[in-house]
Amino acid sequence: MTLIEKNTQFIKSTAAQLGFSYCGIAKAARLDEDARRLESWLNKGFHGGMTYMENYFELRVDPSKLVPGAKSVITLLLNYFPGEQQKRNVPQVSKYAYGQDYHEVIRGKLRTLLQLIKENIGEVHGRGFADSAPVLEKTWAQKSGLGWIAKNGNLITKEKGSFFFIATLIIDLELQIDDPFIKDYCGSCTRCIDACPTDAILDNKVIDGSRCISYFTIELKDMLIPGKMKGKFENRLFGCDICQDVCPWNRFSKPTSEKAFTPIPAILNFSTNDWEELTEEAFKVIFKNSPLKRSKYQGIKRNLKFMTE
Ligand code: B12
Ligand code: SF4
Ligand code: SF4
Repeated sequence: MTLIEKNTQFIKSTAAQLGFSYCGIAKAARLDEDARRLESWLNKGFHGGMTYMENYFELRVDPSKLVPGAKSVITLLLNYFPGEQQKRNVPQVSKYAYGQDYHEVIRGKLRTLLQLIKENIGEVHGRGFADSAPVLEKTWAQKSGLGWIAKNGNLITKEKGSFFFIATLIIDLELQIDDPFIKDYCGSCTRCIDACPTDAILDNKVIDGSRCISYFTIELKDMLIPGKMKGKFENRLFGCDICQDVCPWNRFSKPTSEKAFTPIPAILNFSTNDWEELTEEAFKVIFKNSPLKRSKYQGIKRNLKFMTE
């Protein structure tokens, strides 16, 4: 076994021990094709008010701008599919937000992984990211063989579906590269497109972010949800899973074993009335470590009002 193979094996087995379901590796290089896709997406205004998507364009398409001398992009998937789900007739919270904030959970795991790489392999520089930095995470996952980018815009794994967070670790260490995932198993299916209540799923795997319920309920911050969307939210309070729930590949989802993603009891038990009567003080206590704090109390109240009135 060569040293590169040995190091690769060490990283993949350590990732599995840390609870990641998948680990794939791609060569760090500029993403020329994706740069064009991203540019066109931005030019069409599909990012709506998410102005952060306009920033750091070069960093987003070139890993060596984030980590000087970058050689490998390691992509890791962490399952968040919950063992138990909310009842259907109450305000719906996306499954990714049932438990503790994934940013903290994943950050901790990436820090440990990088530390163990340094201890066992030597002087290695790198940075870990999960939904918090200008990195085209789905593209790296596809490039490292983990799955395909589907019509609903998500990365799907053939074995376990799409209810995964994506994390990336960019390092200046040469590793064994995985083959990209070439096939696309969406075929002639259009279930997600047909089911999306706001017509946010366009052709060629392009998502109009500015029409997505996830955008309206999480990213809009202090702004009002446009009236033309009235009646289209299908009970979504925070985020939206519709295009994943209808996807046949998610029949293969298995509950996560990550303790931190165990649903907060309130999310499973709250009735519409409980959400309506929730006070700011109680919100701050109950959702202290939850992704819902991103929308703040006022955001959750706005969403609730928009859905129910
Ligand atoms: C901005 C953003 C959003 C926006 C815009 C959505 C979007 N599709 O861009 C909003 C707020 C609407 C959103 C919603 C959601 N998001 Co989001 N979001 C992001 C974020 C921060 C950036 C995505 C991005 O770069 N968009 C810009 C457009 C241009 O890029 P793109 O659609 O990703 O397409 C690029 C590539 O996929 C590639 N590409 C596209 N097609 C093809 C085809 C081939 C063959 C190839 C090679 C490449 C390729 O080219 C494009 C341009 O570079 C990422 C985290 C990250 N840093 O990557 C999370 C991320 C994509 N989101 C995630 C999740 C979970 C969601 C939600 C499910 C949350 C929810 N339940 O409410 C929804 C799903 C909506 C949907 N159907 O996509 C996960 C997806 C996990 C997965 N399994 O795929 C990510 C990766 C966060 C994470 N780290 O886990 N999101
Ligand atoms: S998350 Fe919901 S609103 Fe957004 S594209 Fe999917 S189905 Fe449409
Ligand atoms: S619902 Fe069908 S078209 Fe949409 S992502 Fe799943 S397999 Fe692909």
